[in-house]
Amino acid sequence: MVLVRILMGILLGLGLAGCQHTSAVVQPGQQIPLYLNLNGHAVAADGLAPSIIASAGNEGQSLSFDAASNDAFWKKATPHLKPSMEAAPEEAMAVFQLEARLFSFINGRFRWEINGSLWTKTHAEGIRVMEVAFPVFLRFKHENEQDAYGEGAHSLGALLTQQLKGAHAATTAKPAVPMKPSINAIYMVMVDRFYNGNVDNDMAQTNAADPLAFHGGDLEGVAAKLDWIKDLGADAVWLSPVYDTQKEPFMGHGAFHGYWVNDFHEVEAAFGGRGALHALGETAQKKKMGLILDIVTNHVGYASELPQQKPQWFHKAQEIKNWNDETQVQQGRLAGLPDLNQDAEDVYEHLHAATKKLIDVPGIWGLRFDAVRHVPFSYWQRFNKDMATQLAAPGLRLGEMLDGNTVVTAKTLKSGGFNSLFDYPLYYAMVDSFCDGKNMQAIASVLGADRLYEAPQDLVTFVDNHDLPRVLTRCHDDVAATQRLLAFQLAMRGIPLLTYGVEAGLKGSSETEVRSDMVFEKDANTYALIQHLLQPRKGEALFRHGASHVLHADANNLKILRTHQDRAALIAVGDAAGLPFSSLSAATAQPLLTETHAVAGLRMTLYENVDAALLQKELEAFYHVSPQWTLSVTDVPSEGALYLVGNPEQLGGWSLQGAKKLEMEKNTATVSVLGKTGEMWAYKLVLETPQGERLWEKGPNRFWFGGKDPSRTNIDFAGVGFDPH
Ligand SMILES: [Ca+2]
Ligand SMILES: [Ca+2]
Repeated sequence: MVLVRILMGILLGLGLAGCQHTSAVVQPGQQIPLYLNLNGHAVAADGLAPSIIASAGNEGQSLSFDAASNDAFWKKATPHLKPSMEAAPEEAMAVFQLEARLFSFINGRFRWEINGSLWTKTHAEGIRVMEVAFPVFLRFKHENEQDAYGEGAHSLGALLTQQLKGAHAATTAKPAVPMKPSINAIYMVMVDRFYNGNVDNDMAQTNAADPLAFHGGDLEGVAAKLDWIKDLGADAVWLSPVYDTQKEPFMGHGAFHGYWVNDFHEVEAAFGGRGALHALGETAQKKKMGLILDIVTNHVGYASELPQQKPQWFHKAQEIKNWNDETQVQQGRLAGLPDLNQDAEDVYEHLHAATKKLIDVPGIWGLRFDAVRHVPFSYWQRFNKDMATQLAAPGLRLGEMLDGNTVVTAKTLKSGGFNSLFDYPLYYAMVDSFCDGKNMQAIASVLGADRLYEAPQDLVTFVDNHDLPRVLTRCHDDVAATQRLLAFQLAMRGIPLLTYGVEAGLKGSSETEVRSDMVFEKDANTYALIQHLLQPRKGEALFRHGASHVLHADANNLKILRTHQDRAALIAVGDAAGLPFSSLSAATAQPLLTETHAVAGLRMTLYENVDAALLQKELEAFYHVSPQWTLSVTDVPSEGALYLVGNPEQLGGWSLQGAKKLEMEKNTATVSVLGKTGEMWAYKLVLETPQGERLWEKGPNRFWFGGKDPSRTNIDFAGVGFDPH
């Protein structure tokens, strides 16, 4: 994969640069002799064939683009490399020289730099026709140059093509790669519950007095209230599904939410039909806003005629009983809804054609995919690939994966081909900490896992949605805790999502409450705070894109530094004292939460005109420390053994093979490990019985956070319970 992309880039290079010793442009199917040099070593022809087939030949066709990454990573560099032309085989037409070097360890990731040059063999010494340079981030210390090339392959392909396009612009007048307009914040609207903009389209079943019935809200209503959303600071509007929907209630529940689809190819008449969707998109576009459509692919509604018309399109009826069984989860009926068989080609075509029709209106900024877990990855890969080319910018492809495990979300994102997911891991950590007073370190451990994502800035953060308790209720009606949570969300990386009504202080946790009617009244505690914090995110890359460095984390206090180029922001929960960077003392500091926007127990400071090079140096020095961590367990029984296992590689990556055995002295078992400043580790104890059985510690994970100094944790064995795993 790596090499295919590199080689394709070279093919393009030869074709476009005209390669002076051969006047012909590369043709499809033509073989190009090439010499590849990685870190000074010539790469064997095996697998890196010096002669390769130009499968496409035409510019750009075989390369996948990632406008976000090549924009973010581009910088001019002067590679010091110079290949020896004599070493290249006679038949080689060009030499491509790449060098990957470990640059630093920062923010829990290993930063490598890749430099590269493409040389043609026109003259004895060669002519350098192109240079590239960019960083890549690796997760583990043991990863090497080859891993760095692998990680960087996508960016490299995009960079090469971008450069070549620039060089060739005069003869190929192609439009530039569309850049992503930046989404500032998403506002979720349940169409039927938002605003009734036209009573004439209300259906016979509409009854605003019945909390389970349709209430008459429609797309004209959303259009009428776009300014309310815009004034709050959000620019993308996520609409609940707008398909032709079931009209009659099922077991007393109306299908006002839109997820019980009748016909994927029609827009619900009670929502205003296709004309109203088109008009809403146009109005949004004029206001520099966009729509995100909710796409259902897993099932149809109970009343849909499709299961009768096309029985072969559906899985055999079965309930999901075992949620650990992937086949059941994907093929079983979710809440008894007829489950589509996405492996059938007809089903793919039906859903794809319906979605294409739906996105063929102005102002569509993206799609939100429902019930990701219940549909096979193979479907998502294909669907996302198609949507990536068919959606207009910014083309958000946002998946709903209900899982609090960062490893699972990162894998889903990559394997399913999405470019965004709801950040459930951060949601769970934030509400546990801010609403329930649980350990703040859980938040740090989620942010530390950002290295697992290619683009953590594209994750969608949230504190509630139409399936979850409203945030004020989740925080036990504690206004101060809710404010801290909201403000914290709005200072984190990613795209913030706000659920309609949060700014009106709506409450509740039942279905009818979390999907209740919108109230267009500004809540004194939340409206102004949200508006105030969405403001600096506009046109400011720091909050969405900036890196998150955990400076301190304990049970009740959390200090996070966000950095991007010459700007930084400190977000401090609890104790905010002690900022170890002189680059920030010298910068212009501006508190973000003061006077009417003050939030108890939370401080935010924005730093402008930061000496970025100095800050970078200081961060590297800060995170380079490896303090010793000692864990002791007291009153351990004399038989059996104890192990320490956890998420970092030092603790086996949750595998017992790499676990650390504790040393016994008297009745105390102890182990010491070299940690990392700024790293948050999750861990557990494992007990080995005298019979050789290994039992895992019960209950939630324990956490350790690496400070600057050595630290010690003491656990009393009597308080630890063990379970067979
Ligand atoms: Ca209506
Ligand atoms: Ca399914």
